Order: sequence, then structure tokens, then C-alpha cells
Amino acid sequence: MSKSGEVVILDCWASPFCVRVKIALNEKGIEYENREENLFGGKSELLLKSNPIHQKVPVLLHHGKSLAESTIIVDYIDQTWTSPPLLPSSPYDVAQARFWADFIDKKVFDAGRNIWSGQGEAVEVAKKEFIEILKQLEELALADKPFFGGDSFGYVDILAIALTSWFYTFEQYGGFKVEDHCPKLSAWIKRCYQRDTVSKVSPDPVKIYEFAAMLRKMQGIE
Ligand code: GS8
Repeated sequence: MSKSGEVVILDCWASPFCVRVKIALNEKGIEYENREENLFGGKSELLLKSNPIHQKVPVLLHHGKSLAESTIIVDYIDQTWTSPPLLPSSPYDVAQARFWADFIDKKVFDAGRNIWSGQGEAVEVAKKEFIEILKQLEELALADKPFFGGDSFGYVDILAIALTSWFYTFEQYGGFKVEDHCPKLSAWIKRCYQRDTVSKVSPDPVKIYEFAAMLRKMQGIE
């Protein structure tokens, strides 16, 4: 267990990237303090100082030292607190996990964002792309395994499950259900949410939907 103040997350409740860090720390049984950033009304000096390049959350502060980028932070957490391991043990399996982590990072959330932030035909295109990406994940990465890495919940599961509290928003704006296209992935989502480490830090999908509606208004989309 970590003493108070040792581990701090510069956080935003709706950020799927912050959720990744919280799940990883929960899996390791590490206590942390989360400091909510106001991303629209002025970021804290600490955030600007800790992540001067991107000025984004999450930032992890460990004994005052800062780290940015959620996949890198989850990696750091896995190397710092080694039990239970999140990444597999063989170099080949680690490489595979990193391949899918990279795929998820480059594809899933951006495709989803194009659904909720789009209009007209662009939404249809984004929806098709999003479903195609999920099908690739389902067929080629998850297949018939309970979790991406096999029998136990791990690195790729954390990176992917954290994005799913936004799926309801994508579904509402896109007019589709993930479950109708990707039954195995839907079963995996339910399996992951049975874990306390996931459910207790995952934002309410309806609140995310309301948040996305607010962002659309702010961006003048209607
Ligand atoms: C993405 C972080 C990010 O987009 C990661 O950590 O994995 N690749 C990074 N953070 C957003 C909030 S979630 O959409 C953020 O901090 N945005 C503030 C800004 O862009 O100014």
C-alpha cells in the first residue's frame, strides 16, 4: 500500500485515459489521490508543469515525479508494483500485447469521437469504421479467450475497457448497438465490469452522454 501523497493522479472524471490509470492502480492495490482538473476553465499549474508538451490528463505523480500518456503510465505501474503482473511474461506475448495496445490507441477512441462529434453522412462513415475496428479487435485479438491476454485480466484489457464507458454515447449518436455486431466483445465488457477494480472507477455512461452533448454545444455542432 502506498502512503497518502505518494501517488497522485491529475484526473478528469470523463477521461477514458484517466480511467486506465485508476484501474491499473486498483488492480495493484495501490492507494492514490485523484485531483480533478478543470480542462475547460483553466488547467492547474501543476498539470502545465508536469505535462508541458501535451498539457493533458492523466498525469501520474509518484513521489512528486511526473509521468504522462496513459499507456506509458500503465506500463510504469506494472513495472513499479509487480504483483499481480499486467503484461505477460514471454517477450513474444509482450510484443503482441503492445501491438494491440497501439492499435487501440490509434483507432478505437478517435473512430468513436468521429461518431459523436460528426454530422450527417460523416456519422455513417465513422460508425462503419468504428464497428469494423471493434470486429477486428474481437476476431483477431480477443477471439475465444475470456480476456485479451488469456485467462487473466491484464494490460490490453485495461487499455480497452477504460474506453467502453463512452460506447453508449457512440451508440446513441450512431444509432447502433455494439452487442448486435460484436457479441464476444460485449460478453468481455460484461466480464470486465464484474471486477470491482473496473466498475468502481468507470463513469456512468449516461453522464458521459450528457457530457458529450455539452461538448457538441460548446463546439457549435448541432
Ligand atoms: C490522451 C490524453 C487525452 O486526450 C493518453 O494519456 O493516453 N494519449 C493521451 N486527455 C484529454 C482528456 S480525455 O480526452 C485532455 O487532457 N485534454 C485536454 C486538452 O486537450 O487540452
